Amino acid sequence: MDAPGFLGLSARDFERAPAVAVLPIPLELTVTFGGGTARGPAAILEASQQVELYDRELGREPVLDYGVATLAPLATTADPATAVDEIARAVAERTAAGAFVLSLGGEHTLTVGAVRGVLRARPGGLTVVQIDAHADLRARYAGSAYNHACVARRLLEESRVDQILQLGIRSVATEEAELIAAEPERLRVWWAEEIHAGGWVAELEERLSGRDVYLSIDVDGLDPALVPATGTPEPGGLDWSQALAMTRAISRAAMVVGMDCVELAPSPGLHHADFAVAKLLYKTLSFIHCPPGGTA
Ligand SMILES: [Mn+2]
Repeated sequence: MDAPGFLGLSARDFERAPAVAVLPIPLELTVTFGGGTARGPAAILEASQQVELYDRELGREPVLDYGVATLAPLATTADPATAVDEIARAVAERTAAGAFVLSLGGEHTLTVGAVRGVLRARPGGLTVVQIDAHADLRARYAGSAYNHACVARRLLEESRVDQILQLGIRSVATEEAELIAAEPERLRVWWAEEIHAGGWVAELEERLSGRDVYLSIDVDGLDPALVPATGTPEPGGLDWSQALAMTRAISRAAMVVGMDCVELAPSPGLHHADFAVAKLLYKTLSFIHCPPGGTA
């Protein structure tokens, strides 16, 4: 592959097979406002070349413990339902082979396929944790059930998704607010202002304790001051330390079995956004695969 791998590394850099498979999915079919998310995966990979491998918090180069290899970008067809199936198949195949798949988007719709792929490859229930500005709980949007505004609604329809925990949400439609009120068991939303007020970690960890988790990071969950390069930016988002506290808590409390990062729409002059996303992903992979005090 000509494009650089995540962190500039490839399977050849590790003695044993890397635990993490980075899968670029340049999906852009149902974008509603600003476009450009198809270029997200390449921008994250490019920016990751500049991320220091040494992690001060962990006191070493954690990626050397678990290993990461970047796959060729996944080509998908133009029909969203078919594209979701193709993504499910690709993620299921890698997950069943023992890899931890980090899908890089691309639009949020890919999460429906990636979660279905993890469900296919693993037994039992799954908690989905979604860091996002938006609840994505609409039944349909712009004529499609596979619009990026409907991702969590499709996942709620999966019987083996035990619960969906949403963090940093600050924009919902009426039908979404009503659904959130009606489904307190399977749907827990921490609004952005609850995150800013603090004290959310204990309940989050309680909800996650002992669970298998799929983590979806929509970069618009972060504040636009940190990541302005996204299609539907919303003020009032997470700052850097809140985002790290979040993925640290999730990794500590639960067993994260799959992950994605979506909706980066790289823009000239905003390369700090690409870098912040790449660094957040490296930190999060290390939290998941190198728990503090433990070994990979
Ligand atoms: Mn969003």
